[in-house]
Amino acid sequence: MYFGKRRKRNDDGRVPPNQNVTERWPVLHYGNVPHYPSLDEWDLHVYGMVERPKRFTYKELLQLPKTTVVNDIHCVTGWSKLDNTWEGVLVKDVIASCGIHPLAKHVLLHAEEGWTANLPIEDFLKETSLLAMKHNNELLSPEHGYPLRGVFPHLYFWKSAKWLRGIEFLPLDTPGFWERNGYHNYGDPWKEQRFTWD
Ligand SMILES: Nc1nc2c(c(=O)[nH]1)N[C@H]1C(S)=C(S)[C@@H](COP(=O)(O)O)O[C@H]1N2
Ligand SMILES: [Mo]
Repeated sequence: MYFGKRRKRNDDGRVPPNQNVTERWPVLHYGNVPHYPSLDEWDLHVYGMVERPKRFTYKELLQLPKTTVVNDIHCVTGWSKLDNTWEGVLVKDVIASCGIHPLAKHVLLHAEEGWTANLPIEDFLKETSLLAMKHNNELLSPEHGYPLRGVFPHLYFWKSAKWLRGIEFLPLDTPGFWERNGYHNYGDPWKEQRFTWD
């Protein structure tokens, strides 16, 4: 007989250690929320160790194949949110024409105000990695990263840069904002890689 607390529908094995499931969607970031009166000046720059660096306008990004994925997100501060539906463009479709140099091993994501996050190139190119424009069928709100954010659900959510503007391919690892300020360099929620010393 099982006397334990009844688990929430569907979350068996889906919630990493020491995370609590929330229905809400907390807003967390460092710095200011950018507001865009128009996206005419907006671009996404793919550069570094690529044969063909590229600047996508928002319109060009919208012309790429759209993909919808459903996943769970895990914030290092202890909340997890299950069954998020994201719509956007797969990383592989964004970088398809850029020709990544064989010596590119790491990626540094650049967001507004100079905020950055790093991840190994395999993690960036993973089939589940998405650049999202919509969450649960609505455009991202300004607080959650409008017009474009990364979504790398297998890592703690701080890697999922909001207000993404640049993707830089690098030969060497370069810690991003939180990675320089006490967070783990990689951030696997299943191994609880929260802080530098974990
Ligand atoms: N540009 C930018 N992206 C960011 C951050 C930030 O400070 N700036 N914070 C990260 C952190 S620590 C978390 S937990 C998530 C929070 O995303 P949310 O506010 O949509 O829940 O965004 C991540 N992406
Ligand atoms: Mo976070």
